[in-house]
Amino acid sequence: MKTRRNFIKSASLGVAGAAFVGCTEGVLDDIAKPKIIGNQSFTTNFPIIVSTWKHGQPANAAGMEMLNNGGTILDAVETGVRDSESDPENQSVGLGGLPDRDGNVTLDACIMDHESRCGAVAFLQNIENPISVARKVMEDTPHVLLSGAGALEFALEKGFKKTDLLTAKSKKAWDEWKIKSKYQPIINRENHDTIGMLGIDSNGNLAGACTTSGLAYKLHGRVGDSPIIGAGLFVDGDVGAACATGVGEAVIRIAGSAIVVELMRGGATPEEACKEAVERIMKKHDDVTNLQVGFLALDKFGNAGGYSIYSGFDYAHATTTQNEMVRAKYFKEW
Ligand code: SD4
Repeated sequence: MKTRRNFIKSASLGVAGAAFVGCTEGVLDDIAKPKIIGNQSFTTNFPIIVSTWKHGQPANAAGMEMLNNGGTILDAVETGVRDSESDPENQSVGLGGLPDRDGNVTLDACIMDHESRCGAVAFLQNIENPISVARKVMEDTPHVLLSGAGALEFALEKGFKKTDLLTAKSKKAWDEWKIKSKYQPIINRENHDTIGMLGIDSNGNLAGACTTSGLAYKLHGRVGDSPIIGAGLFVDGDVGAACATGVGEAVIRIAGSAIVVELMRGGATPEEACKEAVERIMKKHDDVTNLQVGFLALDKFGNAGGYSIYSGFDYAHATTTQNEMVRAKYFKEW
């Protein structure tokens, strides 16, 4: 296994001159004052939890509380994203998620720890907390990914309860969509609200979780990047972790989160790695109209950063003393 010292050494052979770039405006200036070692920085201000979008703030708080109560970082990211899954007002994750074009709420989720243990569920219906089913897949089966009816059967066997996930609010939105749509799945700004969460504990152990109801009004059976290890989420205990939000098809095409982690292994800061991954996606699409993708990354040293194609992507960054929103940099104004 690579030690931190080895990592610093190989990182310093990679990108010349990259110091603490971390995340963008403000927040990290106020918290961890990093030590610069070679061309990487190391903050002792662990634990850190970061997560995508505004719902990340209460989710981070739930994760931090779990850590305070003695939970592991894996417990923390699971608990954190469950907060968003169980919020009926959140229309892109778990309960209250917008349905597919036929009115079914279908969920994707995955979880991964610093030892590369991972579990996932895809196209799961009627279970409020798919992230916890994903964890059971990881811990109680020899598999990584269960899908559809099999995933549901497994969840019920494990004691999860069936729930009707289509809330009145989401049904109304779907009814309205049916009137004005041409039965086409839509991609727009509002649909990009998946929660991806990355955390590092005071021992320097990493974990990540990602959960979503996917693109609104998608084709029945469609699975995005969020339950795919290496696409929606990737964790390497020696390097760092990354997660994605936005149009999953574009993320899958470049193995997005795995690429971000590999770029960090080569010495890129989290923000630089996310930027490079976003750039790759842009190069592979002639037309990026409405193609929003954002990456969020956290390295082994506690540096966080994000980048997106369009403006508007933000993430919540929490330590034991603060929990604030950070606006990621981007290539294009929405
Ligand atoms: C998907 N990546 O299913 C998810 C959607 C998403 O923010 O992230 N929305 O493609």
